[in-house]
Amino acid sequence: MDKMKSLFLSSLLVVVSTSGLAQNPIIQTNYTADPAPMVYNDKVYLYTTHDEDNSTWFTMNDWRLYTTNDMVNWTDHGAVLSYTDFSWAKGDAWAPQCIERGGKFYMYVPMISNINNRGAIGVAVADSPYGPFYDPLGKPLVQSEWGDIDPTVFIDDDGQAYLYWGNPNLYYVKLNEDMISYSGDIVRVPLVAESFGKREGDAQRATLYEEGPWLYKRDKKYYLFWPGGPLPEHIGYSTSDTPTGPWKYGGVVMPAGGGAFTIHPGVIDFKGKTYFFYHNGQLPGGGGFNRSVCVEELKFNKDGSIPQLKMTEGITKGITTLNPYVKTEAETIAFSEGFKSFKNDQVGVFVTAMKNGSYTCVRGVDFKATGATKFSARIGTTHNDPVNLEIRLDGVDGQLIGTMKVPRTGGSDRWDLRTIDITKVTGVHDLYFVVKGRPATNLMYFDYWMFSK
Ligand code: FUB
Repeated sequence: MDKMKSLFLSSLLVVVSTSGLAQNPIIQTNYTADPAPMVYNDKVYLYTTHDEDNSTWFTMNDWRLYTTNDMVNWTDHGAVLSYTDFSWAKGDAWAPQCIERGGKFYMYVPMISNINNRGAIGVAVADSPYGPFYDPLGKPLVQSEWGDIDPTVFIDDDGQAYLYWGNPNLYYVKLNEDMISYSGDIVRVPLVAESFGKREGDAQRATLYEEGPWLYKRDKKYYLFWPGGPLPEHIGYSTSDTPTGPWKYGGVVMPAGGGAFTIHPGVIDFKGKTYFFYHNGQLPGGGGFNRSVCVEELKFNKDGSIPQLKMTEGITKGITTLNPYVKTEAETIAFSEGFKSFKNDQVGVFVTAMKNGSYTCVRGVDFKATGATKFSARIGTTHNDPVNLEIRLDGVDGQLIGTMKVPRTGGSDRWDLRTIDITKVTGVHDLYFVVKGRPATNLMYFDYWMFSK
């Protein structure tokens, strides 16, 4: 990130609150940025960067994972990789991308190298999309002369894999089948106006291309999405008949806006639709260094060009319903306010209600015609004063079907599994878990829940 961005940020720390029914930003329990979605076995795996709370710079130490199979309820798996997992890196865990090949998962990540104090791109490998990821090389995979950030990886139908990256230059290499080495030279893509649009008045950058490329293929056409300048960034795109260009500038996909001066594309096909991920600063407390990932459906014109997208409230209807009769993690959330997510050795990822009135919403829960009459949850609090977990339908103030008194377990390392009787509930509902107690911080810890008959 260059100095201009740092100067620019001070004028852009906009705080915009979210509306009650919005789905965007899709993660509310941490600040997330640089979305890298991956589809594997009928599920979306969304890898993100992580802006630390109250950041005043790109303070980013690890990469987080969220999954969904309905595009509205996202399960938090916590941090799956950190720059500390690379012996040669000393920070700046910036925009990643993960891809599957032959049953292994390869995560490409930019960091600052402690060998020469410059950006470099590393690769980590795992046997599962959830990790654990490890560094098979013990050194960077690629380092050019300058600006090695924001890798995007793509495997073409003929099996050839490509890695693109860079700011202010755009580079690519052809990866070998092992995905942890490459053949041939690092190629610098010509940044010319026909390929990336013309930028006026910037001697350093002749085109709109800024950083954060994302390579995607549809109907034999290759698309390169990229954040474009000047700041604040918008997202533009270019197309080609080959994965290595020449590229033809297509226009703006998403204009600048949303209270962050960066933006970052991630595009996937999932269950017959195409989805476009990006980030903005729209969560309460959000801004240029406290960003949040959002998603929109992406449509194409008949000729393959892309109609411009707006930042909207997002995807409000799930592709499938959620089964409440199996254990569901409390960190499976469509939307929430006042909750933060954490991870410990006792229960893995869990969520904490930070204040009175905190709630999580789970969309499209199908209680079926037979219905549920009991509710169980693994929860706890440290407070002496009463804390209650209200179970409501279809709104924060919707029908109250049960109230669970939260047991005083004494800490997030000690939990209780409780069951209560509830008013019978049938059919499909949005489920709200609302926490009520005297104003205090860390009101309640919540690990998982389920309903029964
Ligand atoms: O998140 C840190 C940096 O900001 C990314 O690497 C860029 O793409 C921009 O989003």
